[in-house]
Amino acid sequence: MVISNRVARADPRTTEDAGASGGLAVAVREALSETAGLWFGWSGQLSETPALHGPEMQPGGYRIATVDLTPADHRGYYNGYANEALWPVLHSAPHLMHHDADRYTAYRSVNRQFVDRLLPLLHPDDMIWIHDYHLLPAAEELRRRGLRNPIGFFLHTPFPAADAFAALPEHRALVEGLVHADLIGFQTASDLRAFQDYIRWEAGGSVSMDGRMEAFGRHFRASVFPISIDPAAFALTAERNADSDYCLKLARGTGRGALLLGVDRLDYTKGLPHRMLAYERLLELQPDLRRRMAFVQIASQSRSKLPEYVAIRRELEEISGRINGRFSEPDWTPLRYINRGIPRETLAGVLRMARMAVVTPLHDGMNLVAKEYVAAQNPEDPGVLMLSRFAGAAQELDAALIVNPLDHDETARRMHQGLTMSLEERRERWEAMMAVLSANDVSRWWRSFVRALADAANPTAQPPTG
Ligand code: ADQ
Repeated sequence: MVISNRVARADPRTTEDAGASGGLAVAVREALSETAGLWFGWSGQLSETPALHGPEMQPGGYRIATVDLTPADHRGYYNGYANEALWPVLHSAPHLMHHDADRYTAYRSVNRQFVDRLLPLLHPDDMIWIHDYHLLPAAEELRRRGLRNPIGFFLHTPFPAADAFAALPEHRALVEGLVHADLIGFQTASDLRAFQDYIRWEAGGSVSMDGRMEAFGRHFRASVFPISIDPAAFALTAERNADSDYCLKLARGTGRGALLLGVDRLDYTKGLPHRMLAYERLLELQPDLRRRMAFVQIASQSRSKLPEYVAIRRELEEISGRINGRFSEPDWTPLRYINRGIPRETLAGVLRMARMAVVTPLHDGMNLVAKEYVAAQNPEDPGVLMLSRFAGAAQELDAALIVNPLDHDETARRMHQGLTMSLEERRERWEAMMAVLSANDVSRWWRSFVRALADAANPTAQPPTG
């Protein structure tokens, strides 16, 4: 059984609502369909008298049960503590943290409410898999209610350097809560190392070579499980949607030149202004490329009422307006910035037609768009993946063009390199990346987590501390 902030229905029509149809949703849906599991979390609805909906069967063969949030809890727990305190800190941007003790109180309270609603739905032999930073205290709350089932936790974001995490006033209480899980999963080896450092130096705990850890009087394990996609299924979807209306319009709009493509949630961690500035640099440095390419950035709205997100939207409008003002011709527009999500099937086709995907986050747990781009390519004539060294995916897809997104000159040079790369080199790089994806697909991700959780769970689970 899975618990996460948002629950996704089996067949979302659009990816407009990134909370319900982002990377986490796609991967978790795959795991639950295969195990006929139950998925519990927020319904996406606000209500003054939060109701429990379900459990209800989904076409994919799994059940969902959801609860509403009160507007006050949504403000304090979701917008407030999760997205304005935890999210920036986990992405190594503690200076963007807005902290306030009332929001932490709401965060703890929603974790308690979730667990209270979930408890009657649990069976003694259920494995419980908690997802992401919204629910760091959930394992502790479950144990406090006497639950002895195996509990696993997976963090979809990066884990920052130990002293950056310590910028959160409640960092100790959060980790003390988290280690009530039997197994804690991270996206990359560097996230795991950062967490181990925290356990050693901030929590005064111990870490052994085989992944066992001890802290706050609890014994637990932590390991690396890089999240992924189903590359074969995505490739098929991409092939089927390569001639969609959307693709045809996009091709017309780019003057049939080479398409450089960015696809992201509109988030300050995704490095969108930096990538536009690098593209501006490319336009300055390589005038000969000007009419032979176009950059399209598709950025779906996300957390759009929070001040940092309002600010980044304005900044992107300003930069894209300037670039188009400087370089547009009557019959050529260098950059198109589309501030909307698109359905997953359409997206697959668009990724296939792009000559280069520009995936350049400043920090990212994994970044599934990078993996989707690779899977979507035509093996005969694959495009080029440009990937930030700060995306978790760069630790696996090292045959991509790896860049430091803060270095605009280097990024511009690499864009040029990608656009002029020989077919032979494109194929070589793509084959290497595809081999990684085929070996580490989403099925391997969840199966290896579930297996490791079964191993880690102590049959006589420890009672809660404190
Ligand atoms: P996200 O930050 O949402 O996920 P990502 O991994 O790229 O980032 O997943 C986004 C998903 O939504 C992808 O499947 C993508 O195709 C889709 N998507 C994104 N922008 C879109 C758009 N404009 N239109 C349509 N679809 C769009 C979090 C973490 C990541 C981690 C995932 C999974 O921040 O680091 O990889 O969870 O663990």
